[in-house]
Amino acid sequence: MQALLIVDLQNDFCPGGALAVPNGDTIVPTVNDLADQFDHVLQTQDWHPPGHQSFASSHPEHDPMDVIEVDYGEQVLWPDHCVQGTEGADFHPDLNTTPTELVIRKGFRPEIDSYSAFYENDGETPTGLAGYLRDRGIDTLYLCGLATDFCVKWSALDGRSEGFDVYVIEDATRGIDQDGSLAQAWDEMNDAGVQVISSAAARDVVAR
Ligand code: VGL
Ligand code: ZN
Repeated sequence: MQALLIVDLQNDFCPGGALAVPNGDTIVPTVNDLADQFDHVLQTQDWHPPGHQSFASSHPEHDPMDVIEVDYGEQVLWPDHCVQGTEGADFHPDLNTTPTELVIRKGFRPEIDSYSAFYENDGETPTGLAGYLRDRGIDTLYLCGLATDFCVKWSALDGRSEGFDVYVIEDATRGIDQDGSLAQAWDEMNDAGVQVISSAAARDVVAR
């Protein structure tokens, strides 16, 4: 059984938001169309408390996009974004969330960032998604949303290591592309056995 996972399609990742992904909002119609096709639709929501460790503002000696060492390895320092309860953390207003059966919030622990829908960035704190999918008999994930080179990539890689079949719907995702991170993300996903598919092809595969 297959599910659509819509990653972080939130105001702060869209143009005008705090951590805008170029053209991030342009995928919304495609994602809405896909959500109508799938029997199971899941979403993630980046959901940080104020003063989160991943915010450059929490490290006065650093600027946004600096990379620092933390307990679990490298951490990119982001502008404040997706703060719990703010408009920036809301889903894009045109996103149809009606078909969504589960929203996984992530990044709410003050000291740990969380890109992946499965594990926080320490690599060991689970979100519960793998268990949910297994309990519901879902073995195949179609990923879309933002950003290709961070949360979509980490979700895809962890999905593979958890034993799921993973497709990334190429025209329903957009990247930040920080220092070549987008091309590198596609390489890493390819090496891990993540498959790339168009929204048109995904639609055909799941057509009821
Ligand atoms: C994301 C950076 C920080 C993402 C979330 O959704 O890709 N990127 N927090
Ligand atoms: Zn974040």
